[in-house]
Amino acid sequence: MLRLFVGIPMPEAVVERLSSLAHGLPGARWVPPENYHLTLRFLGEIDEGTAHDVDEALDLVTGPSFPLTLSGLGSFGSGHKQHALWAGLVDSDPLLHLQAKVESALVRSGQPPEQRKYSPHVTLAYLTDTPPAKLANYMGANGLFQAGPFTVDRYCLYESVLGKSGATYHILQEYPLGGWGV
Ligand code: 2AM
Repeated sequence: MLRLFVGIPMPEAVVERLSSLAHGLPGARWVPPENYHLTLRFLGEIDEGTAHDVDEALDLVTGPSFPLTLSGLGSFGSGHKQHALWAGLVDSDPLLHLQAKVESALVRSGQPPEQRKYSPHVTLAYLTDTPPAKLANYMGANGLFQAGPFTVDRYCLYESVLGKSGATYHILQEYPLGGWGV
């Protein structure tokens, strides 16, 4: 079985900017810079035959390249239990358009439809028992973060290999953008 997701890698200059945020927050397990990405669709554990179908479906998704800008920070969780820190994005219709095309291609290939609303973000850290006041301080110091714009000219099929010290991601396939598809 393969644990797969579809995502957009960050260019080196953006990786550098994001990694400059990775300090000063108690309880944060920082994502290694080589793992930064924007998820389009999490697939979970699938067998090799299904992965082949997924790859064929994604091969048919075409579209233009587009600019993307990271902006602001946020966290997932409620109240005192915040569990992830992330960088947000300037609203992007081309990104939502690409995500919708990926989603419908995957459903056509036999994947169950995603039930959750798409919430684009780049995860920076997973949080455990981070004191709310420390998170508030961190947001105060870093919350106006901006990076880009950069050009999204491909998206990728990733394998996530879970290990004792966290996940390692491998790009299995790249799908170029920038053709004339819509
Ligand atoms: P996250 O960054 O918010 O943790 C690989 O795990 C990628 O798929 C991560 O970006 C992760 O989001 C995303 N993802 C979405 N749904 C997931 C799920 N149910 N389990 C694990 N990762 C998920």
